Amino acid sequence: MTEPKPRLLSGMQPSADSLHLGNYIGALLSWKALQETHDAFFFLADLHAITVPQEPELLRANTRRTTAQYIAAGIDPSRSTLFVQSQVPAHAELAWVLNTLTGFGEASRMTQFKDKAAKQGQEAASVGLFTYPILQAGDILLYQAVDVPVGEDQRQHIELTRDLAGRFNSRFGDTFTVPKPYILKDTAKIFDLQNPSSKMSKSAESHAGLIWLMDEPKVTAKKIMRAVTDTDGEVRYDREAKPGLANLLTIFAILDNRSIESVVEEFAGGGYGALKKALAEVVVGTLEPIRARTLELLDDPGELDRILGLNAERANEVAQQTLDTVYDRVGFLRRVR
Ligand code: ATP
Ligand code: LTN
Repeated sequence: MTEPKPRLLSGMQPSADSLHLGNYIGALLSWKALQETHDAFFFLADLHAITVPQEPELLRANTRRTTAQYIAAGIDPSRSTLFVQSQVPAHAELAWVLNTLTGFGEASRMTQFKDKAAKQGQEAASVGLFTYPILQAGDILLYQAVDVPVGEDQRQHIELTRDLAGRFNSRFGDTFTVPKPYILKDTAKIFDLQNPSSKMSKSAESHAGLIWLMDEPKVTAKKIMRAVTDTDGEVRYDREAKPGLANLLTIFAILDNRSIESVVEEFAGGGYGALKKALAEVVVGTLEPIRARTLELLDDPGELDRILGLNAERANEVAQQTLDTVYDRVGFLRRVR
């Protein structure tokens, strides 16, 4: 008998019509590799997305568009379970139970909430935004996931998940697998091309330094040619002194599957222009097939919805089993059928 593969889960909010290069390099590329070694669950976190106001028709369209981009980037819905969070009711149901086990003070310490609430003004922030990390804990625990690949910014939410799992287990008996932090390397962090001290992020004030997966190739190339660097003109990797160039070298090395040193060696002495031109080709060469495949998939929304439906069924089987145990353990009276 072969060992079962370890369970893995991760997700993103479908809150824009395109993913960006940071999402691709920081999340999708590693997800794609991890689906080989894991029993992987990937989902579109639409319940999380509505913690800030969303236009209903746009949310629905962005959920399909983000799904198509996952698939186009290599997430295979016949190997991994790729589903929409709201299509599996157990997410909302488990979140309620976990809400009752989370201290108000404990939730108040979540830094992502504090940052997001500060942006909107404390009074305008919803209670849903406040309990966001508890819903996220439920996502993970429902599937008994061991590995949860996320960026450093999500570490605190994974720690909360571990605490809640431990608390539930000691109070009601062993129910949840306690997930391990699986923090993706900072080397996979991509910075804004116009403002290389900030990470590439869809909530940036200007989108001039963001590469969208769905941008036209010409637009992508132009954004790279205009990337902010420095004035000394020397091609070498120095994160501190030359953050703009270091970011370009990182993107080059990852997408062209080679070391940063080999890129530096090739372009040393050549100035930034040649490097940017070659990088534009590498980025367009990577993203153009993904964009084309995404558009093709979006041509048949019925088929996308069907794939999501089948995958939600499989997700539901696993999730419902965990939820049944939870309901039983906390003392809910079961409906007789
Ligand atoms: P927001 O601005 O709303 O926070 P975002 O554009 O920063 O959004 P998220 O939705 O927070 O993106 O992240 C989705 C996934 O992409 C996460 O796994 C995150 O770690 C990864 N990710 C986001 N931005 C980057 C980046 N610049 N470099 C590497 N990974 C990133
Ligand atoms: N908060 C995460 C998205 C997310 C998630 C999850 C990631 C929601 N639920 C469960 C991993 C596991 C984000 O903003 N990147």
